[in-house]
Amino acid sequence: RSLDADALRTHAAAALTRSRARSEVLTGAVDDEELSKQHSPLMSPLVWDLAHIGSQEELWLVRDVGGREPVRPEIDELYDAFKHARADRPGLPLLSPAEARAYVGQVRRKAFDVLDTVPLRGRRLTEAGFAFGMITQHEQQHDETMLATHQLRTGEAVLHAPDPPARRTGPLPAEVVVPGGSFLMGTSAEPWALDNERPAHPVHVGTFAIDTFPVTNAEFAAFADSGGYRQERWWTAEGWAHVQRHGLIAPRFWRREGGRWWRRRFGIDEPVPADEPVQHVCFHEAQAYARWVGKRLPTEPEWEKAARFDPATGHSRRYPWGEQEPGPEHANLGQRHLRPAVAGAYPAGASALGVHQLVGDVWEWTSSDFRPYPGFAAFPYQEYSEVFFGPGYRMLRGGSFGTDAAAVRGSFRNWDLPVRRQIFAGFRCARDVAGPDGGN
Ligand code: AVJ
Ligand code: FE
Repeated sequence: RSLDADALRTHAAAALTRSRARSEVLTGAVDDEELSKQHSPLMSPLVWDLAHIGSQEELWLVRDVGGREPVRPEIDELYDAFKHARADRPGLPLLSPAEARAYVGQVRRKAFDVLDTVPLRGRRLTEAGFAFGMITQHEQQHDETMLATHQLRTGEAVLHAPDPPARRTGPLPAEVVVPGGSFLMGTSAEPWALDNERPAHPVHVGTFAIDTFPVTNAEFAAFADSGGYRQERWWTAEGWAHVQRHGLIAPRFWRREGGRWWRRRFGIDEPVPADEPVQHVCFHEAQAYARWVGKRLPTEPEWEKAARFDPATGHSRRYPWGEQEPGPEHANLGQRHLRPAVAGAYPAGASALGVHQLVGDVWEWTSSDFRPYPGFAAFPYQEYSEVFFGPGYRMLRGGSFGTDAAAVRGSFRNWDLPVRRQIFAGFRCARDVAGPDGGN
């Protein structure tokens, strides 16, 4: 057994332990009744997420990688996300909270046993510990979903965390111009990158300008206050129909009272903070705001080039700030805080081109739909990405304060329906500027 393999095992074990600690916080903060009920038809009961986390871990780590006997084969169907819509999950004969906790614990003990013994090379699923990385990312993704469920629940605050840094870098230009030319999008090198991030491939992007920071609450409030939600000209036909039908007047969780905007955030009412990135807006609201300021949303390749391209070397970085794993100085990730940080709070996390807060704080809507990269191959299962390809979904990039560092990187791709607002999503704007197209 090589030292490398030992380091990999330690790294995978630490990542799995961290994701489980977070799942325990999210499911330990409320009583059994709140765990089992549905807080919104958009979401599963928390206890479904918990057992589903165990079920995926059983399928991939215990049965497939480990070749072990099934732990609870009779519940596979209950926790198959494609068999039951979220709205229907509370009516299923789910494991009770106590049973779900016992189940995920039992599966985890077996998964650790597999991690101790299985070769981490020779088979693509286990090469460099991929399956373990995939499962810990899966748990973290559901943890972020559970955090969104917490934001939707009513009642007293049960989650607590310190506020993010309020210090900020001095005034900066509002936009950064990204010179036209080709850059390497996606990755073939990142060991735990998921199928839709692969392979690395050159993409030509024309010269454009992108906002230095995500759009703030104050900026977005100006759009709402000036009547933006009532003026058809800012909206696409689809967006306008949606706004009319649902009577949208502001981001989700905002409320107008005493001449100002308030919001409810994880059980606490507070005035909407002016300098924080706006969140809980859908793609249509982002698109309308961008048009109102005379801009547009960035495309997904534009977003990734702004985040990863280093003009000094011509290479694409793993993260905006370079190759290092995210630290607390780089980005607001991992539910360390329960809110996005003010614009300018992470100067050490800026990209080579000088764009700030691309990773962390809020997911950012782009104008692109979900397409495979040239050379895409579904791995290890079609239901992770491939079944979602097409015009129905919009891409989100960069992760939020509720995304763990293990589950985001410069190449990471997320997607959702253009009407969704319960996710921790905001946006920044871009626009065309004249410039050389950079050749190649
Ligand atoms: C990539 C976040 C869109 O939560 O629907 C979780 C991740 N896939 N279980 C989702 C996922 C299967 C997925 N997103
Ligand atoms: Fe899942």
